[in-house]
Amino acid sequence: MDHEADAYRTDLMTITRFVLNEQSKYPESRGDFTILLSNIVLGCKFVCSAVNKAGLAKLIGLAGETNIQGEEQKKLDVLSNDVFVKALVSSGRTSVLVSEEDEEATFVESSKRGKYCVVFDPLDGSSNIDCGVSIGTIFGIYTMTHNDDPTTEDVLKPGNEMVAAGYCMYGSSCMLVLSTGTGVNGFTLDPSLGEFILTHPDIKIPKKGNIYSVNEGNAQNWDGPTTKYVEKCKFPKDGSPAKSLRYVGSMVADVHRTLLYGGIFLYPADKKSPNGKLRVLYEVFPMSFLMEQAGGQAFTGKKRALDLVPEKIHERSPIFLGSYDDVEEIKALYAAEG
Ligand code: AFP
Repeated sequence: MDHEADAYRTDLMTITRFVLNEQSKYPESRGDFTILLSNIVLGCKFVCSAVNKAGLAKLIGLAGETNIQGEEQKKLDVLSNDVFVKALVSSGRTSVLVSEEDEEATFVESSKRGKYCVVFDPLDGSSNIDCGVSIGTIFGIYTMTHNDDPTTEDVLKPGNEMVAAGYCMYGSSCMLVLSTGTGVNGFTLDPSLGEFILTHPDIKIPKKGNIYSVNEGNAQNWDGPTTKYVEKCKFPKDGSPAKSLRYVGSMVADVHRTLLYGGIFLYPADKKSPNGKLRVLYEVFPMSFLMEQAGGQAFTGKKRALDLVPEKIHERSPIFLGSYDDVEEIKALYAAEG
């Protein structure tokens, strides 16, 4: 990147302008998606600002404790959820919301309903909050296909029916990565403008990578194909170099690195968690959607991840996602097992 030229860039492609440009390709479009997205962006900006202040707030006793008026302060993940739910409902463009924080789906009252359903994890990787490591928000968007009252069936659909997905990473910079089904684009928050600016157009994941990302502490409980695959990463027998291991423990950070540098992210099934840990609707599907849109693959150990049909809103699934060739290898190991 030419940083000097960048410093003087005057033609700023904000995320709103980008989505409006996309929208203009569809003459029938009435701007509903743009409005929905601007509310998601608002939620992300709020969480970004709250995350940036988290360490300081803790220092002066503002987070997760009792404040001066004796009121219990909300934890960051609960607060983030409240902000997203309120922003999405008030957008007037949603009918069903599923959040990692809420056991039940939220059905928007009829006067505020719109044509979209949003599944999201407002603050993923929350165990990393207190040590200031990158965390994120993940979201996926479906459209309503009828005008009757919404039900959970409106979101219990395969990931390949999502119309958009994305994540926002609260890291050394705040970055929003979005796909509306025509590739993947990354926007970085310029804090002085309060705007997400297109900085990573048309992201493509390298066809093969040299990093694997997994919680190896679970290795004793893995199945055969996962064990063989990780062994192969560390001790390749075909003369290729061993892969490096990187694991943050925040899906957004681990997937973001995988998307940009290539390689593979694994959260497999194991003896203790036969369905893995990650949630289908708001972790596995959005990330799989982005991976495929960037030229990678996402596999559950049995099938293409986006072809799963969830039966419950908080269902889990094993997941292997990343560079095309790396996922091909794990698919071959599962196929060989039969
Ligand atoms: P937390 O929100 O409890 O920190 O979990 C994060 C997460 O859902 C996902 O972001 C990580 O990829 C994964 O769990 C990490 O799980 P392990 O701690 O079992 O490795």
